[in-house]
Amino acid sequence: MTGLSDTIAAIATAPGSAGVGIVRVSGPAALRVADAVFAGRSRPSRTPGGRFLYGAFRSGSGDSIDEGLCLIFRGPHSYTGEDVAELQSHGSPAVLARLLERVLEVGARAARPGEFTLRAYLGGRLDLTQAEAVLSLVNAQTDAARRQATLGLSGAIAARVSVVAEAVTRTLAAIQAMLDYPDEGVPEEERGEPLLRAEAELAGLLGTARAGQIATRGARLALLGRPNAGKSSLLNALLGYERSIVTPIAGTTRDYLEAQLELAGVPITLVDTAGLRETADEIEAAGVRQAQLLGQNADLVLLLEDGSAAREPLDIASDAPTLRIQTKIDLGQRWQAPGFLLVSAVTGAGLPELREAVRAALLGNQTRGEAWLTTERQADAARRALMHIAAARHLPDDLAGYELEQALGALAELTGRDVQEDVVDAVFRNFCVGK
Ligand SMILES: Nc1nc2c(ncn2[C@@H]2O[C@H](COP(=O)(O)OP(=O)(O)O)[C@@H](O)[C@H]2O)c(=O)[nH]1
Ligand SMILES: [Mg+2]
Repeated sequence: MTGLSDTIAAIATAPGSAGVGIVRVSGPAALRVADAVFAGRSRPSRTPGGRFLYGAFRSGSGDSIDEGLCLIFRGPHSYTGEDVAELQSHGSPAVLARLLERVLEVGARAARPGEFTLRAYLGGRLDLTQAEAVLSLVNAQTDAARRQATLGLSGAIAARVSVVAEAVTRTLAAIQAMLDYPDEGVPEEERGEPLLRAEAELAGLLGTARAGQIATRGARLALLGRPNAGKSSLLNALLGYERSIVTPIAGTTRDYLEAQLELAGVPITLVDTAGLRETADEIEAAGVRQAQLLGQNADLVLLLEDGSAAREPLDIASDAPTLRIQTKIDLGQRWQAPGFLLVSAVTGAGLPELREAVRAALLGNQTRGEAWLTTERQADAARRALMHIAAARHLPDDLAGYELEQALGALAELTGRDVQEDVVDAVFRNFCVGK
């Protein structure tokens, strides 16, 4: 990890042409860098407080690169907590490249991905769950993702964690106070009950992890079933347009294909696969093997069986949650079995129920307004903390104390108060440059 002594700069806006583009500069020399690049009525470094100035951006020889605004944020009242200058020019790739080049000439260094947010984290302005929420917000494609990211950014995840940490800390203090008087032991109301509540609270939070990750990164749904079960037709019906080729000839879909849609605010990748059957066709056989693999890696499998033909029950080896679907019910149901959703791709019957079942399978009954855990890193730390708290409840005081210390360590990792450098690096590696 880098020190905070240098000044970093990057183009903060997306590549391509736009009305406005921003070069962001942060660090102790940010305002001096702005002085060297920007010519306006006042010098950025002489301007008190947060301001914006209008003027020209100049090259080393004094030529104008462009006109625009210089926004000044004096630390600690900035995103990073350091002095920050934001140079707003026209959003042209040529202008921004030249402007950044000039900023680097006069003493800034090119920022690495996520380095502005890393500085905000290192400066204590954001905890790690908030930094992760920044990343989610930048990448949010749907409203559900945006909502969770906004909650995370507000510190709502950390707030839920601190409720647990406080209960654990109180119990640990009670245990430590009693260690000097081993004959007495910690009374049950200071130990068993608070820990039970902390455990329930943390288990509730951990229960949001699947929904939170799915809302944030989206979900992969694999359509599996025998040839002609109606997989491609169902994909097209869900999409509302003909994406996949549909024919009465079994084995039409020999490869797999993906389509994007949004369901209950979740970005979904729907994967149509080759039908599952024994086949002598080498290409189709490869498709069948691939289908099985796709099923294993999906967040949810839709397993289709033709309801208009005699039933040959189908089982697949997949650990992914599975919805069983009886297709073509407009042709009449040739068989009945419990636990099947009934759909027709032709009439659209059963599609609303299917969409609702998908939503429930992906998001469960998590309350929308609550903060969910949104990354595997958070879930892993929560899981370890839960394990230690559960263990502590059944152990004698001295051993319980050790478990509770471990639990607090895991909770501190969750929010990033006490976390390994490589974990922090891994979080910020996923950011774009300029954020
Ligand atoms: N009547 C009716 N026919 C369907 C339905 N879904 C699929 N089919 C027909 O069943 C055949 C196989 O469908 P297809 O989607 O290609 O199945 P896949 O091999 O599983 O992808 C085609 O002739 C479709 O027109 C449905 O809901 N109702
Ligand atoms: Mg098909």
